[in-house]
Amino acid sequence: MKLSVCIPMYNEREICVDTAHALSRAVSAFCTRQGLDWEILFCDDGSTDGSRKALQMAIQKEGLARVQCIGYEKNRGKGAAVRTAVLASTGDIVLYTDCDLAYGTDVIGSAAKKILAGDKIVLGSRNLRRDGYAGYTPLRRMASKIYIKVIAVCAGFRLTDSQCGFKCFDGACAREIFSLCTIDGFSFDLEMIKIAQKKGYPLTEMPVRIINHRDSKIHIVGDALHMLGDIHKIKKRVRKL
Ligand SMILES: Nc1nc2c(ncn2[C@@H]2O[C@H](COP(=O)(O)OP(=O)(O)OP(=O)(O)O)[C@@H](O)[C@H]2O)c(=O)[nH]1
Ligand SMILES: [Mg+2]
Repeated sequence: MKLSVCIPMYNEREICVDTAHALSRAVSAFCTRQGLDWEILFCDDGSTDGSRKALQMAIQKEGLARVQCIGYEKNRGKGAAVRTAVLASTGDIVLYTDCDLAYGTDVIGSAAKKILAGDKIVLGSRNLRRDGYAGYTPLRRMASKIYIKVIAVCAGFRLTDSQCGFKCFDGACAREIFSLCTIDGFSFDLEMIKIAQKKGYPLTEMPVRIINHRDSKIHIVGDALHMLGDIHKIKKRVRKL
């Protein structure tokens, strides 16, 4: 049995090498205890700050033997990066999380154990515990919660945090779903969830906590409008699958 950890990466030179080390330590410790093989796949989403070079250099020189960096030249969006990494993964358990490890590394073992116990898809949720939004200002926390509610109503599902950056899957199920996904931008999670539901895979939510949240690159109003447009397209397309 093997665990694949997928990391979408866009202009993360400052942190990507530290992340590779921290993840290798955490994943190796968990997998050794559980008797699992493992790999870590970074997908460079056309970074222009030398992230890819810095990471590849560290992989060669700093003993990060189970870390790989794949990717492409032109920036396409987080959805494209996650999809590329998931489709390149070979694990029986596949998960993705953000390059800043905003959800910490303990969630990796907790979610992987759920898949080992038979769950197919485990979705992190910041709305299942009181301190899920540590590190957010009250205003951003409120904006995030409203945003997530509106999306859930429009998309037609009862999930408490479709937008969470931490998600874990049965490997074959992840590759089946992502091979049907097309959205390159930030609405890719919605498309993934709609396809999973269409295919009849059960979704399990797991409480997570954002711990080292950095300044947001999200434009609340612009991105929300864009997302609503995407929901319409996703529903139309998934109905035909
Ligand atoms: N912003 C951004 N991130 C990308 C892109 N492609 C891949 N990523 C990665 O996606 C992950 C999430 O990016 P963040 O910028 O933290 O976005 P977020 O967590 O959804 O939102 P905030 O942290 O609230 O700003 C990180 O690992 C990024 O490196 C892209 O085109 N834009
Ligand atoms: Mg983030």
